[in-house]
Amino acid sequence: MSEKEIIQVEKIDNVGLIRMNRPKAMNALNPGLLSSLMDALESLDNQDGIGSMVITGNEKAFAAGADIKEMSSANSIEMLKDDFIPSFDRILEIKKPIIAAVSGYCLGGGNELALSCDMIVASETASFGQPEIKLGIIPGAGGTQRLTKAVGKAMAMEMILNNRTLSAQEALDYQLVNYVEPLDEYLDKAINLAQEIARRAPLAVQLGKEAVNTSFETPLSRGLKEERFAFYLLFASQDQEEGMRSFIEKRDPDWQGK
Ligand code: DAK
Repeated sequence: MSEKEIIQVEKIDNVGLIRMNRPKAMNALNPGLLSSLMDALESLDNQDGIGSMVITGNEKAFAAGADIKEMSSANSIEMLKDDFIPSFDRILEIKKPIIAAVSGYCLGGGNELALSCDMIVASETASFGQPEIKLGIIPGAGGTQRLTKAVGKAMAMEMILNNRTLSAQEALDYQLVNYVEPLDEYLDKAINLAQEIARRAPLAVQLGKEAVNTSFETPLSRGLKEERFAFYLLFASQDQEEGMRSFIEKRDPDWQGK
């Protein structure tokens, strides 16, 4: 792996680990970094033997937002034409679970990226914020919606309107993150969590992820219906048979992903 690569991809057993690698710019998300990240996610999503992914940055920064230097001279029409929101949205099509392992600054578009992952493991030094208001703009990659759903209206308003940042512990209290770990352990924790999930029944993991995400998109009655269809569908899988048989036979299941 070259130091110069904008992202670095590594496989650890059944987990794909993607490191964003623009340390001098605090991992500011430019179109090149974003599209490489999404290419890597899509490639890992299509690989047998990989069950989940971890996205991380470095100790100082997960990502300090979109690249302000590249964005500063853009006008509305250029922004609209170069629209890199679709690049962000590619993450929504990924079927396998994605865990963000966050240390240091997780700001603006960086926080929106973390919010687009399925779970977040933070180091004790992580801080979460939407500082766009300081630049005279608002979040543009889902922050006003996903952050509000994650931390509630009152805190989302304060973060988006007044640059309130959350410490790692506050992020845990506000249910933005799953775990807070010491700096030298957060990445291992994220990888371990990803490995555990990757060892579970693949079809059930895929449909479980989809069903949880559906809850953000649809009214309850529709979400419940979709959940039920997914639940019944899993009874057509060999893994359902294997899972229940292994329970009765008091042994570990041997998942086939079928
Ligand atoms: N963009 C570009 N460069 C950045 C950057 C950023 N977001 N954040 C940091 N850097 C660069 C700094 O300019 C500096 O570069 P040099 O001066 O060395 O060349 C280097 O990284 C180190 O940063 P500092 O010297 O500032 O380091 P400090 O430790 O003093 O401060 C900091 C770290 C993260 C608190 C500070 O750098 C900072 O406040 N950064 C900006 C944070 C921010 O405002 N982020 C929000 C950006 S707006 C969209 C999707 C998403 C978005 C927009 C549209 N569409 C799909 C349309 C998102 C927008 C945003 O995220």
